[in-house]
Amino acid sequence: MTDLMLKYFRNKQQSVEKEKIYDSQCPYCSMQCKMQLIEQTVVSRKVHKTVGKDNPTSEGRLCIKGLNAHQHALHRDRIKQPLMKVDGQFTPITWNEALQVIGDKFSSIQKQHGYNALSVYGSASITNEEAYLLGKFARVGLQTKYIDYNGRLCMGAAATGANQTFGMDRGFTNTLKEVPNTRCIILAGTNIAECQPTIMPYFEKAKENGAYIIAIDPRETATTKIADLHLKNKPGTDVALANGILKVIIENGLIDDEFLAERTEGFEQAKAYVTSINLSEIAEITGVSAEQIYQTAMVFGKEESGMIFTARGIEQQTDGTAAVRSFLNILLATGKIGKPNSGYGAVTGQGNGQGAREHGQKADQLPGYRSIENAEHRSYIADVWGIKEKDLPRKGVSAYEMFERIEAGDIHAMFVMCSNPIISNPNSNFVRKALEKLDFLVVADMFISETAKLANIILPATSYLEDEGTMTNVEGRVMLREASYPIVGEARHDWQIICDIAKALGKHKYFTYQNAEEIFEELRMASRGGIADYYGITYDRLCKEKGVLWPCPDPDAGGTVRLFEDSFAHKDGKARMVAFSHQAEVAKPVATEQFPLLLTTGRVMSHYLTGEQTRKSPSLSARNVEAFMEIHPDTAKNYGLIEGVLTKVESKYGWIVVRSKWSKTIRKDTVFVPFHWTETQNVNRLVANELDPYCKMPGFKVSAVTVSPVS
Ligand SMILES: Nc1nc2c(c(=O)[nH]1)N[C@H]1C(S)=C(S)[C@@H](COP(=O)(O)OP(=O)(O)OC[C@H]3O[C@@H](n4cnc5c(=O)[nH]c(N)nc54)[C@H](O)[C@@H]3O)O[C@H]1N2
Ligand SMILES: Nc1nc2c(c(=O)[nH]1)N[C@H]1C(S)=C(S)[C@@H](COP(=O)(O)OP(=O)(O)OC[C@H]3O[C@@H](n4cnc5c(=O)[nH]c(N)nc54)[C@H](O)[C@@H]3O)O[C@H]1N2
Ligand code: SF4
Ligand SMILES: [Mo]
Repeated sequence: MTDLMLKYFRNKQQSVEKEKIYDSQCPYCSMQCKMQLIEQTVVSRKVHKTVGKDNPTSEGRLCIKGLNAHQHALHRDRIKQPLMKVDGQFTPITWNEALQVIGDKFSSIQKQHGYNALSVYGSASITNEEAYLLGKFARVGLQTKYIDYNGRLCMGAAATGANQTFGMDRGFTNTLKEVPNTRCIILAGTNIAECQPTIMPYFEKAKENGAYIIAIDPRETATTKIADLHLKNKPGTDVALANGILKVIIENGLIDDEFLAERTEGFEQAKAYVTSINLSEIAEITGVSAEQIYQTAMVFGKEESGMIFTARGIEQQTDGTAAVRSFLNILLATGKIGKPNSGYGAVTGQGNGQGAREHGQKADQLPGYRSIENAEHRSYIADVWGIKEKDLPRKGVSAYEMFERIEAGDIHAMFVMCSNPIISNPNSNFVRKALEKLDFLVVADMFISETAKLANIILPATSYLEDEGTMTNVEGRVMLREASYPIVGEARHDWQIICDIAKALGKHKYFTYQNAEEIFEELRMASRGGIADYYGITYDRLCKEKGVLWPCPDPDAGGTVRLFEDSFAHKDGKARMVAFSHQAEVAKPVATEQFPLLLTTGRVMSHYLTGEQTRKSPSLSARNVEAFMEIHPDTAKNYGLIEGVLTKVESKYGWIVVRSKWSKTIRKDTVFVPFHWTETQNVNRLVANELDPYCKMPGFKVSAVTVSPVS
């Protein structure tokens, strides 16, 4: 540092009049990096910066999103009071007024149309306490079967795939600590370098230690750059690709016979199917050469340890469950699971993408990963909640299907908490129409999102800086997010909002919590004995131990570090293998004369999901001010597109206008558009309404489109 610089910093430090430090966790991805907001008063003005804080998963690192997260939380556009739409304009009202209107409306709609006329749409960006409470609120407060959440569009296929194969869904079977010691890594449809940036040192260390890394992605990304081998497959062909890899493994005798015999079921069916297919046909379907498939299989099969990671690239497909299970077949056939340095990782997306999929926000689920259709589970939870089992609703429908039920006239009102479904659901022109058709829409958000614009009432929620609670991170590590920043305006915590509405409906006695910890204490009981057992976890432990890995049934014992060491979670202890045909049960969009290109969608480093938060942050939005369409120059020329022009992208479902961005590294038959923007840049206007039959995941990663310059 030069003398001049030193002098500058010393002066700057001296002019700080006051400094306050607030602990929290990043509001964005599943790494849940621990952080501190430093608030300094300099010349009577508050200035802020965010710094990382050490913990077992993120080890003190932050990415650019985390470093700038406070910019949206402290943004002047935060809603500070409840808003009610009067003659098309939002008008500030008091909480009492808002709750009175909501109570009256919800009650009158249910009186007229029955309990199931109300619906709840939740989120995996809220805390475990809030996710748990929202599930209880739907079933006990509203007595409706209609609740689902944004994680359906996210972790649906990974969860169903793991549940079916292993009998249990904790995203990572091993901790990140083991990654540097593994010998071979398959990254299937995951862009960790841009989506979980602070995870990268684990993979970089693996590479330094000599691991062979294979990435599967139709595009070149910051992640595929670290790979030794990049399989640039055609979007939507991952089942075929995984089958091809398994075929080569089996035919070259690289399977673990003992493991297969003792720990699995179904291998013979899988073997019979994959050996019956032809490798050159697989190469043709996937656009990956037979040599590259062979190379992948031989390295993964021969190395003594290996891990497979999957994310939305293979999962957000109408055969997403089949794709996950096909990759799990490879792990099981080679016996690379349940032992050190070998295992599976479904790279969870949202901050609480793991915990929020365990405690009852799903249409068919009760807390502790219990099933709402299981008699024993129903009576256990009914007891915890102090209601009669017969009063507990049955299962409802998935996120997108709720909009279909609105259209069909079954659902008349919706309560949306912490989600922006118009931008994030497929076929978004339809979703907008459905929301417009509702008699009554209530949205709890920090901002007036695209979805909130359609609400009758918007309730202001607190941010990650203000709202304490637990989040379960990418490793399955339950962590206490401390949050003590002064509440902005009259915003309330999501759990308080749930309790307040319950009270307005006369259900106060079931929702009498004073703080998040009291809710967690009930969640512990509700999850006890379930698959996702949190009974042994307390706030006190979370503080002392910097997080606990579930399942943790015993308050006096540690959590579970590595899963499936002795047995899988199915009753007989065995994992289930099954091979799927690449001909999906729900047909995928294919290139036609009218729509000759394949569109895939995803993310950029600087924005988060529907962009409602990151577009508010000047430092982040400056990096990408608008959506774009990545296209190969040769393809672009065929369609008369020059670099950087506004382009109309059209599918059977709608059109958008985004700027073309040439890239020589994307497949020539594929274009890519990120989904962080709204209105005519909302790529979900193009995505079809078809869903995976097992997990109801939409096909976000393949649409058939055409492109043309905007004249
Ligand atoms: N910067 C940033 N980080 C985020 C998020 C964000 O919005 N922005 N969101 C968070 C959330 S909620 C999630 S779910 C995760 C998502 O994390 P990822 O799943 O890693 O992100 P995506 O960009 O959706 O998709 C990953 C990759 O799949 C590729 N892909 C597309 N189609 C296919 C296909 O058919 N087959 C294969 N094999 N690959 C394909 C895409 O080119 C992309 O590079 O990220 C989390 N982190
Ligand atoms: N085409 C395409 N579509 C996709 C995907 C894709 O890859 N491609 N990915 C899918 C995936 S993986 C996901 S996870 C979904 C996400 O979809 P959404 O859930 O719709 O996305 P978010 O932007 O997280 O919306 C969160 C909303 O809640 C608000 N909010 C943030 N924090 C809080 C809080 O603490 N409390 C309350 N009450 N509100 C809060 C934000 O301001 C924002 O309006 O999108 C899916 N849609
Ligand atoms: S976005 Fe994810 S990786 Fe980046 S700081 Fe936040 S939690 Fe960490
Ligand atoms: Mo997600």
